[in-house]
Parts: sequence; C-alpha cells; structure tokens
Amino acid sequence: MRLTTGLSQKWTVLFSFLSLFSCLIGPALAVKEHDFKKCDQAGFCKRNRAYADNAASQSSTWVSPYQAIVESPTLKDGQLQAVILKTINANGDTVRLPLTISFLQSGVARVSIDEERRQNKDIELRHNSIARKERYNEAEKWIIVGGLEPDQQAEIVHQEGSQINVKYGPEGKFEAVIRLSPFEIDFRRDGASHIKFNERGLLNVEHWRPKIERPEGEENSTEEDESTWWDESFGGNTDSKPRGPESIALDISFHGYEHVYGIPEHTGPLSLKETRGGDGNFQEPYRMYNADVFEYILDSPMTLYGSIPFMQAHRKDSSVGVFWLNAAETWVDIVKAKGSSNPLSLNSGAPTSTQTHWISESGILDVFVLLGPTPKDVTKKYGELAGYTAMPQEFAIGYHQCRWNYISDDDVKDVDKRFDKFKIPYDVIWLDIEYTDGIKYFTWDPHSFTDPIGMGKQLDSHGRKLVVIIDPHIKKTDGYPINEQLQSQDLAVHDKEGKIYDGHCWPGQSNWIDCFNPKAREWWKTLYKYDKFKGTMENTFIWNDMNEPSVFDGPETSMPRDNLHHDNWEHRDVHNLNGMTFHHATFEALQTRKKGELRRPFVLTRSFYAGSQRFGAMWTGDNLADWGHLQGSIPMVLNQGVSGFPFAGADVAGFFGDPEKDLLARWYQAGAFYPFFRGHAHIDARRREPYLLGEPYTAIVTAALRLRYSLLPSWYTMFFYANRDGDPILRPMFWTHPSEEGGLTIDDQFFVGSTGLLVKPIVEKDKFSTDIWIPDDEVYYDYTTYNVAKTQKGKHVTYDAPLDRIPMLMRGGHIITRRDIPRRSSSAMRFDDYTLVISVSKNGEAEGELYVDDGDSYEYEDGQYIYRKFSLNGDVLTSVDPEGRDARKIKSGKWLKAMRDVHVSRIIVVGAPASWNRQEVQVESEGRTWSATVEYHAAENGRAAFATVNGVRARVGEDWSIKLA
Ligand code: NBV
Repeated sequence: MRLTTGLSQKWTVLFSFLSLFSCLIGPALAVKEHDFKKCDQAGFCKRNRAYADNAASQSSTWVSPYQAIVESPTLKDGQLQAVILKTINANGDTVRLPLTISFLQSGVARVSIDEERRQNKDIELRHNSIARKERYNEAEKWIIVGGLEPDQQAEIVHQEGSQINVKYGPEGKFEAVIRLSPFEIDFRRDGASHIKFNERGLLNVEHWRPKIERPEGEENSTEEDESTWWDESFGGNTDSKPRGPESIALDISFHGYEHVYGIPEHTGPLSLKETRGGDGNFQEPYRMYNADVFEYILDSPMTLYGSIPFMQAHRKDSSVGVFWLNAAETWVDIVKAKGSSNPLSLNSGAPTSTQTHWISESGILDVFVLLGPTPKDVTKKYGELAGYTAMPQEFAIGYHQCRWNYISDDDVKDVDKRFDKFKIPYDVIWLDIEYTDGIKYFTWDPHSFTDPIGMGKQLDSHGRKLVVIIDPHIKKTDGYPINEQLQSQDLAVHDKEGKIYDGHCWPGQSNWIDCFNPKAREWWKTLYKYDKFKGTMENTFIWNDMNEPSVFDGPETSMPRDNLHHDNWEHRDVHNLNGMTFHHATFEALQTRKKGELRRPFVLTRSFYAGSQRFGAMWTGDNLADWGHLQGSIPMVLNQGVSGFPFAGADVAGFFGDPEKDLLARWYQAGAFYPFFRGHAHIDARRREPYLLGEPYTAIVTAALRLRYSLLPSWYTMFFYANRDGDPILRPMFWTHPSEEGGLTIDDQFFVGSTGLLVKPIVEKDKFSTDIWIPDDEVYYDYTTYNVAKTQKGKHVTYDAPLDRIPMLMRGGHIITRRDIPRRSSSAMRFDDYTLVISVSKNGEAEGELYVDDGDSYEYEDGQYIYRKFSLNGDVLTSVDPEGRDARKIKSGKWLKAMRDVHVSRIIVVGAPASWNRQEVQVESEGRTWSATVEYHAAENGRAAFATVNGVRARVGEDWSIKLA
C-alpha cells in the first residue's frame, strides 16, 4: 500500500488503526463480502425466506393464517379500519393486528398494519431494556410531506361475504378488492389487476412473545425454530434484540409486469434482477441497510450507502409503483413468473409477472400503492408523498473539484489559479477531512489552513465556492467544546443501557450526534453561524459523509442495532433514516447561518433515504477508477432519478486508484451528464486535476466541462421540473417512451430531461464507436455536426466516437437553451445572453422551455423567475410565459431587473427548410419590430440544413416572435 509521503505521520497512525479495527485497508481491491450479512445471516430474513419456501412447497394447500375482521364496513374520511387476526397455533389462538386502508385524494392507497399489544405497550423487554415497546411508527413524520388528503369520493361499491370492493382515485378508475379471509388486496385499474398484496400468502407479522427460558439441555417441543429469535451475533458483535423477533413481510405481485426498477442503492442493471438464483440471476435478495461498503462490487444486490424503498413496475403502456415506508433493514426478493404471478395458474399465455417479497426487521407495515398509468404519474405521486428535489443553488450543477485532500489554503488557491490559467471552468473546490485540526469538525488545521477567510475570498472574487466536510462522529477528546456540549446537553446517540455511545471513526474514539433529537438539531444550527464556525463565509457549503452511520468498530461498520435514539427508539428501527436526519439537520443549519439571510443550502450526502432529495445531492460513494465502475455508474444514476432523488453522481474518475488517461477522459465525458458532477480522488491517488493531464486529455476534459457549462440553462430547467413534478433529470428509455418494449431494459443511454438530447457515454476501453438505440420515428441530428442520423425506430444507429467525441444526438422537435460564451464559472455566466438550438422535427415543429431564477435565494417563491416556452409552428418561432404571467405586472427585484438586459441573442435552427434561405428575419417584441441577420447553410453530405439567426436581441423575459420565412 502506497502512502503519500507529504502527509503527516497521523496518516500512518490512522491507517494502522483502521486495519486493526476493520481491515479496511488491504491489498485486495474488492469488498470484504463476509463483513456484510447475507440473508441467511440475518435471522429475520432467513425466517421469512424460509416462510416463503414453506408456502411454495405446500403450493395449493398453503393458506395464509391472516384474516381481516371488519367491524364496521364503512369508509370514513377515505379510511377503512379493520383488524387482522393472525392465527398462531393449532388451537386457533390469534393475535390482533390493527389494519388501516386509506384512500387518498391523489389516487394513492395506503395499507398500514400494526400490532395491538405493542400499541398498548403490553409487552416485556428482555435484558432490562429501556427501549420503546411499540412498533416504530414515526417514519411518516420524517418522510411524508404531502399527498395525505383523504379521497372523500372513495366508496364501497360492493360487499359480499368475505370481500369488499372500494372504488377510488381519479374518476373512480381504481378499485381495491379486499378479500378478508385469507387477507389479500387486489389493486385494479380500469377493471384489471395490477398489484396484489399477499397473493402468495407471505404476509408475516412476527408478533411479540416472551422468551421461554428452558433449562439447559431441554429441547424446544414446539414446532417453531427459535434459533434466530433472540440475541444474534455477527462478526464478533452481539445484538441483544430485547423485543425478540418482530419482522414484517409481505408479498407484492405486479401482474403482467416483467420489469421493476428502483429500490436504490445497488449496483447492477436498472431493470432489477431476479434474486432466487438461476442463470444470470442473484442468489440473494436486494438488501437495504445503509452501510459504508468499502470498495463495493459491481452487479450485486448488496446494500450500499443509501436506500429508497420505492419500486416502479413497468410494461408496455403501463406503470405502477409501491412505496414501502419502513426505515429498518429491508430485503426484497424478486422473481418473475411466466404466464401469471400465480404459480398455480395454467394461464401460460399471459405475460410475465413480477413477484416481490418485502421483508423488514421491525416497525409497522406501511405501504403506498400507486396505480399510474404513466411513469410520470408514478414519480409525481411518489414525490407528492416524499417531496421533490430542492431547487439547487445554481453553482451546484456546475463542476465540483474535490480530492482527499487539498492540503493547505495555499494549495486550494493554487488549484483555483491553475484552473483559470488553463481556462477550465469549475464552480466549487472541496475540502475533505484533513482541513480540520485533528478531525475535530468546525475547526481548521492551524498549520495548513491558517487563513481560511483569505482562501474563501479569493474563491469568491470570481464567484467560486468552497465545500467543507462535516461528519456526524464527534471526536471524544478533552478541550473540544463541540464534544463537551454534545455530552453535557445529552445530544448524542445512546447505547442500549442509555449511556452515551462510544465508537471509533476517523478521529478515533467518537460520539455521534442524534439528529432524531430536536434539541440536537437546534444545537447543530448554532454551530454553523458564521461567527461560530470561524473561517466560513457566504460561499462555504457542506458535505456530509459517513452518515450511514459508519462506525469502524461497529457491526457491519455501523452502529449496534440496540443503540438508542431520542425517545428510546432502537437504532434498528430507524437505521435507514439516520443519514437523512443528519443531512436534514445540516440543511436547516445552513438556512439559519445568519439572521435575515435565507439562501438555498447546498449539502452533499452519502447516506440517504426516501425524502433526502429535499435536502441536496448524493453521490455513489467510494467507487474504483476502472471501466466497470464508469459503466456501472450510469444505471445507478438513472435509478436515483426513477426513485425520486435525481441530484446524483459518481466520483469522476473513480475514487480508489489512478485512472488511465483515456478512462479519465471518458469519465469526464460521462460525468458531464451526471446531475451532480464532481471529480474526486482518494488520498493515495495521484493528483489528476484536468490541467495536469497533458494533451490531448486536458483539451478533451476541458471540452466536456465546457459542454456542461454551455448547457447549464437546460440543466437548471430540468432541475425545475424535478422540483415541480419529480421528473427524473436523466431519463431512461422506459420513462420517455413507455410504449416501446425494446427500451425497457436499456440503461446505458438516456435523455437529458425533456431537452431531446440523447446521450450514450462511452464506458469501455478502446471503444471508438457505439450503437445508440432509437426509440421512435423522429429525426435525430448529431449534436455537434448536425448530421442526420440514419435511424430507424427500435433499431440501433452507429455513432463514431473517437476519444474526443461524446455520442450525443438531438431528437427532432426540441428547443434547448445554452449560454455559449466560455467562462470560468456559472456565476460568471449569470447575465450572459442565451442561444436557442432548435432541432426541427419531421413535421417541422419544435418546442422547449427555459426556467431561470437567481439560483441562490427563495425569491422565486415570490415570482422572481423567468419561465418561457419556445415554440416553432410552421415558420413562426414564439416565446411566451407558459403560466401566462404578464412580465410587466411582476414587481421586479434586483435579479429580475438585471435580467432585463439579458437577451436571446442567437438561434440555431437545425433542419431548417430551404424556404428559410434568406438574409434577414423580423423579430417582434414589446410592440416593436427589428431585423436580425440569417446565415443559411444548405444540406450537404448527410448534414442537415441549418440556419443561424444572429443579433436577435429579444429580451429573454419578454414575449417575442420571429417569422423565419
Ligand atoms: O473523508 C474521506 C473519505 C471521502 O473522501 C470519501 O469520499 C468518502 O466516501 N471518506 C469516504 C472516508 C473514508 C474513505 C476510505
């Protein structure tokens, strides 16, 4: 292992420490798979899989022991209350499980199951535990931000014996057919089944029971295998499990759906694989248990740093989804059934169905059902519940330059200058843990970062920003006021006995802030005030790492599950939420840094959960500088978008290792299309700032960066859609073309939002051409040459891509916005004029939108934004406000006033008909008419005809029109 000699001795100490505690550093370049549980090493997963096997083996004779009793079969406020009785033995003894089925105005249905005895706290905990007795039911409090209004129109339309039919949703098109015994729900749309709960009878709520202490040697005479019910050990750690077995599980079948997507974060294809073995399938279920997985492997259902238990199923012309609101460890088995999702069915001609089996360690069962029918409907409804992507700081969608570590403030200033010297744009430079004094967050290393304000000012002088890392582990050491406050105010996570929990992380012995505690979050805010966190200023933003949480000496590199959070909820109940609460706390802290200054925060997080999109960006953690990881990053980023958290990216050009230069070039070309675009490298990796590469690589990387910067107006508009509707920013083929079956598994190419830009980054060594799949009959132009691609719907077109070219097509019918003057940062471009690029469709039309605001404040909420819709109809191009606002009636603040001087200055029309071959066109706006010049280029050698209109000078915020012929 190579250690960077320039770094102080502390690294040697730290690394030896690490190898001791978690064998994190070693020669093998692959994850230590045995450090993380397989399903059969997690008692509850093993039991539920066995339950499923048992049910399957009994096939026709298996009857789910759960039946619902509805005392009053009425809907009140869209809700049906019932009790599920679980028969627990041959005597017919039952356990009561309160059930609520809610029908929401949005057309979403929600099914929640709790355990009555635990609601009443009528259980005993083992080991004198002080943990809560109830099932965890507060996930909603953290995640759900809307969409819960009841559907007052929902009605019971049919009720007979053991069945209740409820019509609900838009125009009453949805129906829930609730079978009481055995309990099952069939969710139908337009009369057809789409999603079924408990069809396979795998519903399982492990009810509380006391441990029967048997004298040593005495056999368990019951039929139940109790071997995994109680204290459980793994990797030298024992989980005391004071409540014993308490898992919940349910089978959810998607009828006629062959593809399911979502449940990040995993490597592997976008269309999720089967998990019960067989050729090319996984053997293990997809696991969601946020963890610091060192050197993670590709194509694996292993857990990673974050999780979103949201799944979307798609088939030609139909999308549906489920959202499993549970923050405990969760596993999902997936199998596909040819013919029918019912294994007993003889209906082999029917399409393939996907059967899923969801298994969580603890908490209540709480599932939302979304019946589509389009992918957009599904993502929109999911976002109504879990929230939409926050409007980002505009700089945050520029390029971020990071490494572990820039070693001093002079180093930072030097890198900053060199980017300028080489005319390479970037917006943000980052500081990893070394900037601190001995990894005590909120401090600066007194030797190497002597003048952080001077550094910040240099960056600010050309509009650049600084991001510094702050992790949730707080060094336990004398004289560190932050830890003293954490301890004295009792704001940390506790161990199972209620004492402040101690663990090891980067700083050595540490304590962890408990962001479930409202007081801790209030305290966290105080730490970020400019006068408290000295050395920070308005252009300082934050990076939250290690918030799974990562604990070097903890089980699976995390916290013991029997640790206690605020209100004595066990860590096991909230584990997957933990990272988000920290991210959320930091987000709020940045909003309150200074009285009277309300700006959009920027916080990057490694760990996340459903809802994290409201607080910033995520990245895919510690990848490797190899081609496989470049390739693997594309489906990962696409999946984030489909799962409601599109502000995502992977470390360019791989965290561990030294990328070869061609890999690095290709990675920048791909990274230029990650919604979050950051170069980052491990402390041991060689310096690789773009200006160091030498030619032609520096030029290639610079071109990719400039491409990103020129398209920033389009990117920002795509973030606006993500913020408004939850639309993915990078869109897979199934999302944009839901009727094309050939595109449902494609995950190596994507559209950039609704721009019509179709991109397929090169992700293989020595590959200089690629085949792009074409989803429709539209015309496609090469983005740079305007050549007309020889496409055919459903077929591939070959694209030549020597190292300096990115395979990128423009779909006919779109208008994209650019800013073409190369500058050093996004802020330098704020008041630059726009270029419109029109790719004329086969029918001679095109459409596009631009959204722009000050990119920093919340004034857009008061109307301080410009929103335009550009349309080409026949030979007339117009710009109007799609919301019909009258620009004159908006009271302009400073930014909007400044935008009065910003124009659409140039228009490039690709595919312009020969009749547009003229020298001048008339622009009409604000009651005046003036002329703009045209250069017309007739079609030749496969290149489309195009016209460039120069000197347009139409104010971007005003209505205008141009007659092009
Ligand atoms: O803070 C150091 C690194 C960071 O550079 C990386 O991006 C994180 O994912 N951090 C993890 C800690 C340990 C890495 C081995």
